[in-house]
Amino acid sequence: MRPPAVTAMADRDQTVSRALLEAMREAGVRYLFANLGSDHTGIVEAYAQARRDGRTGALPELVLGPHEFVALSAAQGYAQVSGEAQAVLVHVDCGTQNLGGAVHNVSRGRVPVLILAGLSPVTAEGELPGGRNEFIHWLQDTADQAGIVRGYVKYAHEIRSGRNAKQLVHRALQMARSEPAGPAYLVAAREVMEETVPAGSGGPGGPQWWSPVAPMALAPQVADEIAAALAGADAPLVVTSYLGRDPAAVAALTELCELAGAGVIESVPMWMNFPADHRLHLGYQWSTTSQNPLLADADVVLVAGSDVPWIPATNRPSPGARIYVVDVDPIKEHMTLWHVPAARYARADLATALRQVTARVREQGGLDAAKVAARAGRLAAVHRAQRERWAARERPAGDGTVTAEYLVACVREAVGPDAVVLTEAITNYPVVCEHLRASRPGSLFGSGGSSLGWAGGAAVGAKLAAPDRTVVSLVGDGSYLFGVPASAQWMARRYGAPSLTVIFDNQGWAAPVMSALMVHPSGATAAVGGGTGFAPEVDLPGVAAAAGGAYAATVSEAGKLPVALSLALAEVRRGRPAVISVRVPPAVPPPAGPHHPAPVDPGRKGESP
Ligand SMILES: Cc1ncc(C[n+]2csc(CCOP(=O)(O)OP(=O)(O)O)c2C)c(N)n1
Ligand SMILES: [Mg+2]
Repeated sequence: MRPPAVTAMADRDQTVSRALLEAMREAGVRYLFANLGSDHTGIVEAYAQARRDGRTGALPELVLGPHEFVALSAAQGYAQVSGEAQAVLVHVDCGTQNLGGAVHNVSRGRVPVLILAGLSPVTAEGELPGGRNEFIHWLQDTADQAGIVRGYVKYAHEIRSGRNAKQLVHRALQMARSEPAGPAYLVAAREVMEETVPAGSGGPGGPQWWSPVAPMALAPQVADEIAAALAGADAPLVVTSYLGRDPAAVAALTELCELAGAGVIESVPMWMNFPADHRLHLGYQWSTTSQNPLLADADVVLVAGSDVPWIPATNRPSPGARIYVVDVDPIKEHMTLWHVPAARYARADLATALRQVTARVREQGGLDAAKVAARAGRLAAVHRAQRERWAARERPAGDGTVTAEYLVACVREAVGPDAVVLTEAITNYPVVCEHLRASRPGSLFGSGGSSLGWAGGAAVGAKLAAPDRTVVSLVGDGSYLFGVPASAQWMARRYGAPSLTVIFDNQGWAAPVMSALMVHPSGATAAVGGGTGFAPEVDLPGVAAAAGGAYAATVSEAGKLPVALSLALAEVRRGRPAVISVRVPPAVPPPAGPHHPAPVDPGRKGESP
């Protein structure tokens, strides 16, 4: 038995590793998505002590991520669905490098995440506990580890003393959560992580002292100006991409548009921003190659939360349109080239700003009710015609194979309106939006960026954040492979986070070929193809079956699709991940010729019933 004095010391003192973990938990971090290494001796020990002492509730739950890209994507998915920042732990420079494009997604998507990485020990002669004792400690000594991610994070700092380690966790999370939200990156040498400090070191640690910056309102004269412009417009239009990051902003936008008779276009939507079934929803823009007449006709355009409201080389508002940009990030401070010819750029929280503008439209009394009703009627007719056109495409191909439109329609019917849908369907992004008809806030998510593979990990995070909802990922075959499916599916099984993954198997990467054809419409690519096909064929669902015990099926006949989806969903509801690969036509039809192998016999993939 230990003497009482030592026990009292042990209660008062703690390692910095334990303090860091407790600070995360105090700050509301429920999960630490972690890939461990020799820099985490203190962390491994702190978790073991907590398990031994029955104190695990004081620390974030440890979720092992066999690949760092997947771990960070899981933290991202959790935060996107719940609105709550989570944390990721990675191994020195190597683990930081492996975060890879997930840092880009978290940054461009403005998603709050705390990333903590060890640093190689800073002593080598036995001076301090935690000093160098393994060969890798020399190999992992880099001059500027934070430089790996500096271009993407909002805050990068080294914990130099254990005495204020907790304070720095709270500060990093406050930075990550304050709008525009994003990743924060902390590093600490192993000696610091092993340091023993008095409990309570680091000042006031409670989250009450570290709330994110409060939402910002529009200056009153700017709210007045936008309200007057919308009320006096003949054809007001709202363009948005990520307003739905805040579900409250969706309701605020709906109210304003109904009041002013304004239509809404979603451009590159990575969130559900405006109900797809609303009569003022006027469709979607992606890398649109021709002029959208609705955008050309608008005389007042409110860009409310968008990085790419249109592609100016091919599609833009008329030169006479009065444009307003309202955003938490109105001039895109992380982009080197960005311009929208706006009359006013305003930094504001979108829900707050839209409510202000709505109130001012009412108070100014400048609306002509008959005019508003007439234009809302015209827009509703546009909406209806658009939806009828889309609905007509929701059928199998003439030869009984599956079209992307039919696939999305079948998924929509199978999963219902309450599912959480993640989209990484790439050349089928527009098809997913047009046919999913997402009409509830928080029902559709994209990566927010462009680094492929996000959905694999994000689905795990999304399910942990919303255990009672069905999570469905709609992904390209290339994107599925980018998502390190063995890691992601293993995590889904281990942590009880099953979801349905539907792969748009168009047999390779269509997007780079489409890009080449956009620049070289009659070049060699058009004649002989882009060479981005995936032959020899990969058993995509088989990867998930092997790594995560997933239910796996491959479908190429439209008639078998509804049953296949319902079988897969039944498995997911029973707690087992499911992956269905569905053959869809290549987005770019391959030119006939000797450069293209004959199509693979679908019979080889083992059709599901
Ligand atoms: C990490 C990363 N590497 C490469 C790319 C470039 N890229 C964009 S789309 C694409 C192909 C995606 O293939 P798939 O998911 O099958 O979608 P498809 O183009 O076939 O619709 C690639 C390689 C990227 N965006 N991100
Ligand atoms: Mg593909």
